[in-house]
Amino acid sequence: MPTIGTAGHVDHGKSALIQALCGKNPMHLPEELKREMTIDLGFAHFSDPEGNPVGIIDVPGHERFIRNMVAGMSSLDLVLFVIAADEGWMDMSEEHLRVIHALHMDSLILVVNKIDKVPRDEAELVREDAEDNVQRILGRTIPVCEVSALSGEGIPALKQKILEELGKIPRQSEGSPFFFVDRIFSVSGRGLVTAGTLQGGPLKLDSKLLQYPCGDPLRIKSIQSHASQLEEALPGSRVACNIKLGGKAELARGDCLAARGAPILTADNLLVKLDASAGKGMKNHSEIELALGTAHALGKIHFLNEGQTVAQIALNKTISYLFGQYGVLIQPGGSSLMGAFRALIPADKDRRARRKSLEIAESQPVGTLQEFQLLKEGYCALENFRGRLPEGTLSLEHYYLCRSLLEEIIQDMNRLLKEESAGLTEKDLFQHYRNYPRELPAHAVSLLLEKGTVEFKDNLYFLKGQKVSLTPLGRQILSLAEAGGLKGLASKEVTAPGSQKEFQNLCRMKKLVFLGEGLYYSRPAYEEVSCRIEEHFAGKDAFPIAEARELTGLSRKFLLPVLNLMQEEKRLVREGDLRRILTP
Ligand SMILES: Nc1nc2c(ncn2[C@@H]2O[C@H](COP(=O)(O)OP(=O)(O)OP(=O)(O)O)[C@@H](O)[C@H]2O)c(=O)[nH]1
Ligand SMILES: [Mg+2]
Repeated sequence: MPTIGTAGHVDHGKSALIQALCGKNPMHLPEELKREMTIDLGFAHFSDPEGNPVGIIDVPGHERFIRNMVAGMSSLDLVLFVIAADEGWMDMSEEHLRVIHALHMDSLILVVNKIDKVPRDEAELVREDAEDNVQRILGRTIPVCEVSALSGEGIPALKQKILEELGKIPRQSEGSPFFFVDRIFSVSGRGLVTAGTLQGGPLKLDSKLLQYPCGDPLRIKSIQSHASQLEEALPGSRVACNIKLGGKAELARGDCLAARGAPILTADNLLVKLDASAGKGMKNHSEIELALGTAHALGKIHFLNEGQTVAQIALNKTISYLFGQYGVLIQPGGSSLMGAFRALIPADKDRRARRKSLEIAESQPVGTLQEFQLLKEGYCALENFRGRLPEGTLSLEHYYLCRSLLEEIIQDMNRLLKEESAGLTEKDLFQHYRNYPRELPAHAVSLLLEKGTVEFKDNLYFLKGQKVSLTPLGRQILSLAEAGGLKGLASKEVTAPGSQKEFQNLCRMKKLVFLGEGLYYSRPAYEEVSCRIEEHFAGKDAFPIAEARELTGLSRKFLLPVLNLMQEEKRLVREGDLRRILTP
């Protein structure tokens, strides 16, 4: 269900052409009919021989309405670029074709109109001149049709050509549906109706939509496409939805209505990649008018690199858009094109992230949002990934991982394990990478284990061959604990800075045993008392705590943690309030 559009200088017969193709005048505003001039977008359709509708969007040719023209150009399958045979190439022919080129609208037909008004050879001259100009601006030729919208001459052949060109465009119909609003009106008794060209996937009557940029939910009451009520509309077609807004935000042209999962971005400050040719001559920090999709906003452009190929555009309002979408910059208040760009991600607030994004925008071709994220974050979820994988990308179970990030993590792990000669538990090691999915450090450490540079012993990771050495403070703590015997050592008795960490290290190295509440035993003290209990109660009935107290002379404060540790070590089991020694 394609949608096509017109473009061209004022009065060259764009609306008349639509009337000739569709039998309907696309101008609908009273002001337009009075002045015989298109002001805003107009809509009509004709049917192909199978009865499938082809939607047409009419755009104004007058320079004052260039913003409406750009809005009309978004999401078209094909453009009819109209030149009147009596006037030939004019200012807005130039400007419109430059906009078409900037927006990368690839499918075009040059329509030489009003051939009834001039002799044959004059029309020929206009056609040749137009073809030269097309070649100059686009760098290629496009199909041409000569018509008279008034007499109808050439119209059937044009229709044929349109269908032929549309047949060449591959159509995909998957993903979540969305459309950028280009039209809003009220119908008495029915309420708000909004229209646009559907993209992404089929839109069903029960689809749940969100209104962007605000994100409020809304309800669809009915869907119309080319004057027919539908249960489901297909991407590429014009849709007019009778809706009920769910939030307080009003609906405006440029908003996007989209199902959850549609790749809509929102920003009032966005990173863009400028067309090399179009960015020239623009001053840094200058005011611009941005037209992106059906949205339009005022703002300032801030170049981020010397070549002026990457910039940040700060806008006076938040807009919704697609990653990689083509947009244009217009002279504020004027009608000439200042530049063209592709929208990237919303501008980063963080300086480091900003630098990274700039680096990617500068050095890489504009791919997909996921490609950009993969390059920027170093990883990306496998699910829903679209685009091309950069060289050296690894696929884990649920993520793609850039080799550079993997190497960074590996290097970092080596450093950490070198610093922690006493080894690190998995928890302690992985907590350094808590901003990443766990799969990433897990993969890095498994590579290190495989390579043999790291070993895993007693639930601890060590750098292979690393000598475990005690620090002077560690030695001091250990001798205090040893001297404490079965009275142990309370960590608060050691106040030297860094002592907490030393206690932990000594536990990891199995030189100390943590009893809880800041109390530690030296390993020999713990072994002595636990073995005594084991030997005494082995092969006997389960025993109460009182008997163990009698045997060891320890208070509950020491005895309970010792028994708990023995339980953890599977040397005894609990049976209610009693404990029984497990004999191997
Ligand atoms: N003789 C003749 N007149 C035409 C033809 N096509 C359009 N016209 C006339 O040219 C005038 C302008 O036509 P429109 O269709 O309004 O032109 P437009 O390009 O839509 O103009 P804007 O939307 O304002 O840019 C009208 O008076 C039409 O009747 C044609 O093929 N032959
Ligand atoms: Mg018109």
